[in-house]
Amino acid sequence: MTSYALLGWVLLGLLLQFDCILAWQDYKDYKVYELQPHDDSQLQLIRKWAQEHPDWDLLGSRRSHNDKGLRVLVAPNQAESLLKQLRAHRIEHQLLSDDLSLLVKAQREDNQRNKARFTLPLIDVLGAFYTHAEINEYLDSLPQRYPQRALVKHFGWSYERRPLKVLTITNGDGRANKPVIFIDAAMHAREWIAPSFALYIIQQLLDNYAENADLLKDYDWVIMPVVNADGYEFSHTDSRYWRKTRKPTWDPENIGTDLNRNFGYMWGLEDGASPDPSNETYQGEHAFDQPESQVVRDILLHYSDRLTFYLSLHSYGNYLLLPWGHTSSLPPNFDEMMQVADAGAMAILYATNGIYSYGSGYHLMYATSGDSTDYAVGVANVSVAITMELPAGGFMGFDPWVSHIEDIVTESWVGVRAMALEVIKLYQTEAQTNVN
Ligand code: 0X9
Ligand code: ZN
Repeated sequence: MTSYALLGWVLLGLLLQFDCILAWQDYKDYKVYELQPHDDSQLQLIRKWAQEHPDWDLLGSRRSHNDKGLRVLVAPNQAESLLKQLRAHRIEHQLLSDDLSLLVKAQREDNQRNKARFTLPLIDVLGAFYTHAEINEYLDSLPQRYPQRALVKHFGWSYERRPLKVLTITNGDGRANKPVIFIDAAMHAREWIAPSFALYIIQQLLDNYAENADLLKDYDWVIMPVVNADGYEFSHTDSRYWRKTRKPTWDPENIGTDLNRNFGYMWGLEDGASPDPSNETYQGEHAFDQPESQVVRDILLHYSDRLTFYLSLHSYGNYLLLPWGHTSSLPPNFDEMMQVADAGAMAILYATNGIYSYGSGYHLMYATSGDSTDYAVGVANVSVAITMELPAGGFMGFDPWVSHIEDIVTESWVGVRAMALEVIKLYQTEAQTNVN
């Protein structure tokens, strides 16, 4: 890891201790700067600022876009003091955006323009980002088009009463109780490329079946494109960089819980989640006090006996993160998980030259307590659980343009296909071996 990447993680660690500042709903005149520290003392200094200035949002820079700079987002009334410090300490910097709201607006318009070309329930996965309601409409249309192969189950409701739907894809051969691959996305609202990729996977397995029949011969795929339905919808309508759910907390000032800190395995440890509702990694009042994490729990437990591979899609940073998140020690079948991650990372490297890092989330990124993959392995007995952090885009990493979707999802599919094939090979049962 480069020292810049390392700094990114340290900054995140520090910032997670502070009040959430990403809850702004309007980014009018918010500035984005790219900082280019030249030596260690400058790095140390920025690290100190991250501690002293929770309102200088270095969160967006925790994973560099290009391994060089670090991005900072500041409110208009904070820009002068940041600049003063940068100049005083001769830290090279560049203004990337003078008014982030313009980007948010431009992206929204771009998206609307692109979307207008299709009429629901048809969607153009590569041509636009879709809302939760639109995705549900699309999912609901699939069993009609693929009566033997697609099944939509309604697994529960979000806090704001949005239906949480899950799609099962089979090859239609009628064989029951095949092992399962479960994929979820958008546990974090602003990570829009994740649900787009989930939709792309659905299309590969259904519309492009001829090329992917090997993935469905002995496995069923269960896909939940939007876990955090309320937060995701809110990020479309109100606050583009919203992360958490929309359920109020005990603190009237702060709404939302980080779903990926709300799972009931090693929940609420000091290192890895926050008990403070103003924090972006707020863990909730108790484990599973969010209806959306309950639904993922229920799916994991429902398929527990036959769930071989659980993949949770997030962005950003090009990582394949394995359990554990809550401790530096490794789970019993870590080596097998590494073998799967290695297959994915290598396939991507050969296909596009894209570089993914892979290893335990705790070591590679930061500690997490109560994340979904730890629960999957620790409680639901899942053999391989991986958090896939898709590539960065846009100014803040979470906001690729529509025109970037195709490159990101086609590359990512190469990786997921390779990981699925590796899982299928690794956990081949006697029955399958005999048939082969
Ligand atoms: O913090 C998270 O929940 C995930 N990263 S994100 O930027 N998408 O929010 C990472 C969770 C993976 N687990 C560990 N890092 N331990
Ligand atoms: Zn995430």
